Amino acid sequence: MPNKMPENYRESIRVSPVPQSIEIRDDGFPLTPIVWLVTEAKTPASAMREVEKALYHAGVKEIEIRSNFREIEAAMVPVVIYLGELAEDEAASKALVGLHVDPHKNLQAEGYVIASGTSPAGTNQIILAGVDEAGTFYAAQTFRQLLTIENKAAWMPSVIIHDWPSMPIRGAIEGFYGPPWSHQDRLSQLTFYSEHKMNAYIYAPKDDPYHREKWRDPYPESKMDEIRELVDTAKRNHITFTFAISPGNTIAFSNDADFQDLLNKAQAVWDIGVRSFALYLDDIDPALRSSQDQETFGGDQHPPAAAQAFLLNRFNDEFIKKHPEALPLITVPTEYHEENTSPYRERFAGLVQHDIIVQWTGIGIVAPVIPAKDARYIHGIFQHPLLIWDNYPVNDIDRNRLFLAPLYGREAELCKEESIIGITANPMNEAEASKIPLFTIADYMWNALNYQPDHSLERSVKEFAGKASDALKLFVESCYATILNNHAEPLSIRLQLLMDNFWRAKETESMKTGGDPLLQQFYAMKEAPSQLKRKLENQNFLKETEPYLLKLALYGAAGEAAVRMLLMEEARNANEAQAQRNILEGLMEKIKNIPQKLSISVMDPFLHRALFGPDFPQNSAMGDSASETLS
Ligand code: LTM
Repeated sequence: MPNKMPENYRESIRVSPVPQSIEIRDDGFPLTPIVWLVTEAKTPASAMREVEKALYHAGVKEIEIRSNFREIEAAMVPVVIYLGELAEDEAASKALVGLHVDPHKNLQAEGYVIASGTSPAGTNQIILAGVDEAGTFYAAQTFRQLLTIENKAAWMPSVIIHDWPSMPIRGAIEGFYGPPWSHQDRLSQLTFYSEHKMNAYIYAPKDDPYHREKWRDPYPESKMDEIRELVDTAKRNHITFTFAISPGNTIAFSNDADFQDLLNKAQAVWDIGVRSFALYLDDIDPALRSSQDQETFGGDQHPPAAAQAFLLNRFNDEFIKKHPEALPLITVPTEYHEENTSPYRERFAGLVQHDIIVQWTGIGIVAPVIPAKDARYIHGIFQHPLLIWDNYPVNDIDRNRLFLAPLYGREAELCKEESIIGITANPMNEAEASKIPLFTIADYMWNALNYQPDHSLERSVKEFAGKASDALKLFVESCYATILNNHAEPLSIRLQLLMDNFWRAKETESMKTGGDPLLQQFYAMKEAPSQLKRKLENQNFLKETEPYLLKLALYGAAGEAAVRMLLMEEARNANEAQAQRNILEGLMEKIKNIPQKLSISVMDPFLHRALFGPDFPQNSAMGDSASETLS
């Protein structure tokens, strides 16, 4: 018999990315210590692994693996789970009908259906059925998120979910300058991607010498071992690992020996399992340096475009097409962000073979908006499938900033553009912190039409921080401004209101009226970092963000000291006022020495006004306005 769902359980169910269609009913059932797991020949091991992990984590003691759904009704098992491709088991389709779910609903590639409830014969059933292997894997990922675990016992709600992605390629490109991610960072990213139904990771760290500067040199063995582990981990998690090389600064495009070096480099990673390749041509001087290239392409209407196209086509013909399992080659042209067409773009488009995927960043290196009309226009120029290289939340442009706001400005209709085959987001050097905005990007890429940035961020923060969510939210708000949200500073807006009230109260009544709410907000800022340190297990995140956390705490403490100083002055307590002034000055000195910037530009003017009065020139403040940096 189905049971009524306990009151607070609905609130704890958070499926991310947000499914295309989800109905959570008011009933459900507990998982029993023994459950049956019915699989079929095509059930991927990855999906089995995820379901088993979720079940054991939920307190199930024994999982009996069966291969025939039909025997279930007869056996009267209390809980039975079907995991496999929908088309492969007629009985599973029938079970869906029994749960009032249409088994023939048209689902797109990587889609899945989940239905759970009690069959007419009284068996509690969970059907996790994909349209393909990836879909079955994603059904397993969603199943994990549906379970509510309390006191080591798990509850499964009655649900009907139909789900599929908006975009075929959904991923990240480690494509930034500066310190590359560590191997452990990358492994952790891959797990995060699979949990958020992202299916692509492009390995292209600009400062990995073997990627760009020393592209000819083979990777040392220890590095190859790491790449092998990444490739295997990606495969197990339905993620395509793309290996990218950026040879454009030093290659002679028509030189056979250089080409052989490129083939050798690609073959070496092919041998350890890489099946997707990118040849990148961004951020290079396109002028032809070698005399051989000048001779070969000098007569072309656009020599650099002709040279690049020659290399790309040759690699496509002589490597990609000679390896039948290889996926389409990816490139990024030298002009990847400009607004208009150009002789380079026209020639590149005309010469480069049309099965080669072209990456594009939107208009602007960090595009404030990417509307569908821009994609249509740029596709009209390149006439290749376009994969967006989204330069958010990358912070190599300003290493003293973190971008933790949700993804803004990507039009929902992009997912309806046939020419757009997906997005790979370029994250921050800070791998763990990147997961906060990446969660929202995953949401957008999976279900663009239902994407709500603020709602997505709220769920991201909850997933990332659990009990420390309030503290993390405050921190996120202090690292929020970006060109994508027009440099919004939600924390500044809140503070400004409180500050205005405070100054007004100073003129008209006792300052205390306006001081208390301001003190509360400053206290929250002071405390948030230590709460995060106490409650978060993610040590890498704490390490990456340390100076930012310190600065937030110092701002909170400085704000408190400023308010207290003014209150003491009002109460004519000169000694205490002086003591607070000393504290404030000491804190401001410390703040000045931290180069990392927060998105709370209202703080410096406030602290200066407190110290020197309203006539103090505000532009001599400490200058921590995040919006100064990214215009
Ligand atoms: O965006 C592209 C195609 N190339 C580079 C990236 O490697 C870099 O991370 C971003 C942000 O600085 N800008 C680029 O031009």
